[in-house]
Amino acid sequence: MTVIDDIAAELDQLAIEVPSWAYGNSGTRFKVFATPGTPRTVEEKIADAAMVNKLTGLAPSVALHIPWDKVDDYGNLASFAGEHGMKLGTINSNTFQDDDYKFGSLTHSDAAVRNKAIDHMYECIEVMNVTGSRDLKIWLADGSNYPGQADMRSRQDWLQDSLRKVYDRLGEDQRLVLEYKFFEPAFYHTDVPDWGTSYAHCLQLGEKALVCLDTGHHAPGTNIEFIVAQLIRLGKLGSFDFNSRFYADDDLIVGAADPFQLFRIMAEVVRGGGLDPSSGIALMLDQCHNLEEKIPGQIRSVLNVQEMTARALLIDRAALTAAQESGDVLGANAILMDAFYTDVRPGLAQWRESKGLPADPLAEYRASGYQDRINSERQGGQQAGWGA
Ligand code: LRH
Ligand code: MN
Ligand code: MN
Repeated sequence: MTVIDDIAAELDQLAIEVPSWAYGNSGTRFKVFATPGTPRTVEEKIADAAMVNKLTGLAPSVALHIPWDKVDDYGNLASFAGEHGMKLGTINSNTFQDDDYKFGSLTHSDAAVRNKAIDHMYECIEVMNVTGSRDLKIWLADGSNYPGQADMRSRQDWLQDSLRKVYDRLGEDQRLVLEYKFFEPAFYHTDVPDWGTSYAHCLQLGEKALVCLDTGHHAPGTNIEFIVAQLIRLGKLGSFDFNSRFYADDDLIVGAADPFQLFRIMAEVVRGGGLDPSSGIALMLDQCHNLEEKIPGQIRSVLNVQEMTARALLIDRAALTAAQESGDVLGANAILMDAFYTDVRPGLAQWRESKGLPADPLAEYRASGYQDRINSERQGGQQAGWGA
């Protein structure tokens, strides 16, 4: 018996989507360090993602970013993924790397630029039609740097107008997830800075529009788990972009900077029924590995999510409710902390073994020889996308 036995059924539901760009080289505006074995093609990114899934049993789908992952035939790509036991997941749009978008994309004052951005979203929906992906992710770099530079109010109207056109193109089972971010690259105002703005637009659009919460996109000190609780309560949490941050949009390994925050977030996901696939909440990573090797970095990431999910599942809900309702402040806090401090790692190792997975996925990866093979096979790997 381990602490995991009682929560194994819920744990089995956990599925995390990994981002194709996590396998490419990335860095900061100061330097992108190349890592040996970096994929040269989308297929190689998918093969690496498949390795993460094979060793952890946790990551059965991979998100694409268009145009970083542009190919001629997405049907072929989906088959390739299928042969590797993977599905193609969320399609991430990109309206932030074209000169035309200097002053905005879906929010631009010029209808011609807005239409170009809308056409890009249509192109992404075409990709989804072929890959069978459910979600179109929209994150906008739109905003301004100086007070007076742009008419913030009109831009909200243009944004809703543009989003409506995109929304109307979605198929029956497709969804749009609108990601917010409080700053960067715009520094004075951002057109979708917070969950409230995303929520307002999604509400106006309809039920196929939902909020995407990137855990790195908030001001320091923000109570992110409150936002999670609220959006689940409103039925409007579509997806997560998991990562962790110390200062800005650091895109570090999820749970690395603040595992307690990840625990608190997962506690609200569990509380809201968000682990159940029927909740429609996609748990995705949006990370980059600037210094560390990418595949072990991704393995570490999905294991971190699993560990904090297991701890969240261990919260004694009945006791917690009783403590909360009787005004037992310290008792309630202690119940939460007991779950957080429970070491679930030995139990999870046994859980993995019971499923024919390696008890220690990172050690198994080292022993597999995969990294040595790709280091010698792949020369001149791709940059993840930034500055490309
Ligand atoms: C923006 C963002 C968004 C992009 C990704 C690469 O900061 O979080 O999700 O698509 O990074
Ligand atoms: Mn993101
Ligand atoms: Mn980000």
